[in-house]
Order: sequence, then C-alpha cells, then structure tokens
Amino acid sequence: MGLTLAQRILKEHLVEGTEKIGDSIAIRMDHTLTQDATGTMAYLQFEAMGLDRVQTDLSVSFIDHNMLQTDFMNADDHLYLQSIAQRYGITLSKAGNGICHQVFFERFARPGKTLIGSDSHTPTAGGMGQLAIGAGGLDVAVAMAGGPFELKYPKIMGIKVTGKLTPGVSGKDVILEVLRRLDVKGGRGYILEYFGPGVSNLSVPDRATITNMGTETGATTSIFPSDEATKAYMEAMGRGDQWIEMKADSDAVYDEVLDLDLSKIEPLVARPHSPGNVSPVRELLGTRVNQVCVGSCTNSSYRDLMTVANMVKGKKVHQDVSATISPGSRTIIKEMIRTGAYSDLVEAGFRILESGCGPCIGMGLAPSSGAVSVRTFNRNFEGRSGTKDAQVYLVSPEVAAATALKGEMADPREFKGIEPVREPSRYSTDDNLFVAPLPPEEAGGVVIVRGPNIKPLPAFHPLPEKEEGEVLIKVGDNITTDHIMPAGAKILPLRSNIPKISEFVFNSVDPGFPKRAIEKGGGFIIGGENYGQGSSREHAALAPKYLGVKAVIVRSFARIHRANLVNFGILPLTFKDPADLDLIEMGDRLKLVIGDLSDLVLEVENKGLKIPLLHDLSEREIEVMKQGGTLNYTRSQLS
Ligand code: MIC
Ligand code: SF4
Repeated sequence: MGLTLAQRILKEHLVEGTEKIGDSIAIRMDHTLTQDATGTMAYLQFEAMGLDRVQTDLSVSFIDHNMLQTDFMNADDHLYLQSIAQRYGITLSKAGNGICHQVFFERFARPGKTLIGSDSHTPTAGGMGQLAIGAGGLDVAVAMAGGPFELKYPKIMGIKVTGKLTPGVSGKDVILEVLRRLDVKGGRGYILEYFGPGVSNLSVPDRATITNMGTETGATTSIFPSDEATKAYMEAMGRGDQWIEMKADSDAVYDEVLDLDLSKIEPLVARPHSPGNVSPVRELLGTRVNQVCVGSCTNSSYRDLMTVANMVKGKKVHQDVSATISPGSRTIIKEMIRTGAYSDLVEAGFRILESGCGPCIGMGLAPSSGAVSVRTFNRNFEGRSGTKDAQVYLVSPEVAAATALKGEMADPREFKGIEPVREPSRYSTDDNLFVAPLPPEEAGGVVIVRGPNIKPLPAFHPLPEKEEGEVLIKVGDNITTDHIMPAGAKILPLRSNIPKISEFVFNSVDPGFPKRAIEKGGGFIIGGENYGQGSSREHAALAPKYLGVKAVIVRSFARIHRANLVNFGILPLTFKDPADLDLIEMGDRLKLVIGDLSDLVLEVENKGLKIPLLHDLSEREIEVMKQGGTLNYTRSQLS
C-alpha cells in the first residue's frame, strides 16, 4: 500500500514508535522557527539545557510580533534574541524583516523536510511540501537541542481538489470553505493533505494561505505536494536548487477524503467571533464597515497585496473606513515599490504599516467601540483586536479591497477584470535584516544581553502523591489561549516576565482569577470541549502554573495547549463521562489521588461525589509529569 505525502515524510523522520493512528511517535526535526513573543521563553529554556550550539540543520529566530517598543522591554528582548542567536548558531530575522511564516516560506522552507515552530501557524510551510508543525516553545527548545518531537500518529484527511477558482475567489475562500465544513475542532487528530487535479490550479501563495489557516481547524498540520509551481516559486526566490518533487504515491490511502471543487467556491467570510463561523459574503452585503486590515501571515504575500493594489488603483478608500496594509516581508515591499503598487495603495488612502504581525495580535490599530473590522487575518476571537465589543470578520484580500472602497461588505465579483497576479519570475529578494549565525569558534565569546525585563524561569517541582484545592474557574467550550493568556500591546511585552504576565491570566473572562488563585494556594480549572484552541503560546500553561494551577479537567483539549500543560507539569485530564462536567461548580473542593496515574478518580469533597477521569499521556509524558515538566525531564536525560 502506498503512502500519502505526509506519511512518507513522517516515515523518513520517525525515531520512535510505530505508525499506528493515535499511538505516540517521535520524529526528528530538521528545522526550527521561533518568533519573539514565544522565542524569549524558548531560548531561556534552551539555555537551561546547557548545550553549546543548536543541533538542527537550520534554526531561525524571528522578531515580528512585538515591535511597538513602547518602552525598554521589547527592545531588551530583541537584544537578548540577537545575542542568543549569535551565541548558539541561529539565524536572526530582525524587527522589520517580516512576518515569520511569510519570510520562512520565501527564504527557507524546503519540500520534504520537517519544521517545528513556536507559533501555531508554522504549517504555512506546508504550502511548499514541508511537514511543518506548531508547538510550544519548550518543544522547540528540545528540538534545537537535538531531541525528537513527540506527537500522536495522525489520521490523514485527503482533501481532493478539483476544478479551478473563479475570478474574485482565492486561497482564503478555499480554507474558509474547509473551515465551514470542519469548524474549529473538526481537524483535530488529522493532517490535512491536499491532492488531486485541482492542486495545480492553486498558486503557491494561495497554498500557503490554506495551510496557514488550516491551523484553525485544530489539525496537526496541512500539506500540499511540491510540484512544478513550487519549483517556479522557489526559482523566483533564487532557491531553485533546493526544489524536489514531493507527492503522495498513486495508490496512497487516506483515512478520510473530503471533496473540494474549486469552481463551486464563492467569496466567504468568517463572522465574529470564530474562524469557523463561515457564511457567504453575499449574506452580509451592505453591512457598514469601519476598518479594513490587509496583512498577517495568512494574506500578506506579493500575490495578496498586489491583488489589493490592483483593485484600488485610481480609486479611493471610503471616507468612513480606516484601511491598513502590513506587508509580509521586505522582499514584498521592494517588489511593490518596483511595480508602483505601493504608490497605488498610498494614493488610494491605505495606511502603510510595518512588516509584522501588527493588528492581528492587537499590537495597535484596535478598532473603535463596537466597530466592524474586516480583516484578511486568521483569527477573530473576541477581544483579540484589542477592543472587546469590536465585530471582526475574516475575509480574502479581494473582499477586503472591495469592502474598503465601498465602506460596506462587498462582493469582489462586482469588480470587473480582477486579473490573477503573476508572480515575478525573479524576486529581488532583500536579506539585509538577517543576521547570520557565527561560526562555532567565534560564537563562544558572545555575551548574552539580559535586560531587566528578562526574568529567570520559575522552578518546577515533581508531581506530588495527591493534588487538592478549589475549582478556581469553570469555563465553556472552545476557550482560546487568547482567553487564557491574552496578548495585545499591554500584555505582550511581558512575555519574558512570568510573575508579571501571570497577573493577566483569564483577564477578559474573569479578571479576579490571578488574585483568587494565589489566595487559595492554587487549584483546578474546569472546562468544556476544545479547551486551549488557537495559539501555541506556552504562557497559557506557564502562567497558570505559576499561579498554582494543578490540573485542567475538561471534555477535550486542543493539541498544542495540551502538550504545553504537560511540558509545565499541569495534568491535562478529561471526564470519562462528559456529562460529569455539569456536576462541578466553581468553588467546589477537589481532591485527586495521583498514584501511578491509572484509574484516576476526582473527589468533590463538599458534595461527596466521586468522578472518574481519563488521561492520554504517553509513557514519556507520564515520566515528564512525575519530574515536574519537560525542562526537568530533558535536563535529566541530557545528564
Ligand atoms: C497568534 O497568532 O495567536 C500568535 C500570537 O502568533 C501565537 C503565538 C503567540 O502567542 O506568541 C500563535 O499563533 O501561536
Ligand atoms: Fe502573527 Fe497573526 Fe500570524 Fe500570529 S496569526 S503569527 S500574530 S500574523
């Protein structure tokens, strides 16, 4: 029986386990990627492992999330990251060089290789046939130290692509259609693998948009074959020699198949407040719009920005709309200057932002009260924009451009003559803001720069015999890491300061949580389905750990967050009978005898109840938990 593309790459990188769905396996990681908001922690952890140099073929550290530099804190973190990169053999992409996933795609992604990144949208590189997985910073630190990455052997959902997109419809609509069908948890446990005759009709940047936002389905990753179009794109980036063909065997068997006829897809939009809340744009026509933002790792490619520039050329953004554009990389900026498209955007009234994440993570550009903001981004969780009552809609660049001009939600198909953007045959790439790693003989002398914002990691203690405490909070389904550990301009600068950032845990849900957790001496979090969806930020585990959270007991978890809880020694547990969730309330007193972690029973002491619980920890994870987390475990392995 033949292999799918993802199965082949997994096989070639397998170091432990057998390829049986749901079983724990470990794979070797060729490349790593970090960004500043998760990177400082990842490198503090890497340092704590005591190695002299990264063990990967390639490790890149990006500064793209937190570039407001409202005080010394960000700037200090940037210097820390630069010195770490020089010290340990890592390539640095400095602030202003672009959004990690876009820049990685342009300059580094390689078909057939593996990549682990401390950002949930790492699967972007899957658009080029790389097996790219998002994870917590600690898992990335372990990979940099040469350790394998553990995951559950995934099911492969083959997405069979046929047909061709119609004018005004693009990659974003394709992934919104997939989200319409799978919603924000339908991809869990799967790799989404695209195949079929329609693949060649999708441009490479469109493929990257699709694999990028595949994250929102909860999938482990998404992947496209590497074909002639990939080759042309890599040649245009001056990397033609790195191209190889990668595709599924002709007799590959997918665990499930989803049929996707591109010709039937129409312009779509994800309504507030979930990327899975998808409807056709035509149902929202006429909705007044206050802000339009183009950019983010989902839609900031040359193709995307040129599409917008071509549509608005010679026209004016509606006077009631504030429209912004954030290019994905400096290479794109250069190309847009060369073609004159930058001037077209300026003349149409766009606000030109820096090349970085910007408004996507609430770093400025928060909408006004109750405003409608239409964005080409990948997440519209409540409050993520920085304004709690803002209504954020996620759309394609085509819909964004049409909407910016009209001042209301608009269908790009009303615009005649939207031409497909031709990729440059050779990009004039800009590598000025990369800092290359130092050779080993020079790296040893580098002094690590540590500003006052960089606080040491807290200590982790082995798992006790029993855990006791109160239910500190009870939450519902689809709680995102943005709920647990918000980002934005005020909180993001605290990412390297755990004591300080922990004051904001559950800030938008229950601002009293941190104080209560400390006063009660820690306790338990109770929740529903898909707890911890969204970002890879390990602060959503690390900060609760600092506040004394002992276990999170829910109906189900999102993959990365579950792994982060284990990494920091918080037990991720589920109800044997999901209905038992209803028996537990905030303030209940809980007791959990841990023993050897089999037959776990939760005692609700004040109600005299006994509730059976489950875990799906692998043998390695049980050992990790016992030792108080991955850092302790890795240290003991290395010594
Ligand atoms: C996000 O889009 O939520 C982020 C910010 O990129 C996160 C990483 C982080 O929180 O630093 C992600 O997607 O993993
Ligand atoms: Fe940055 Fe937004 Fe992409 Fe996250 S989703 S990496 S914040 S652009």
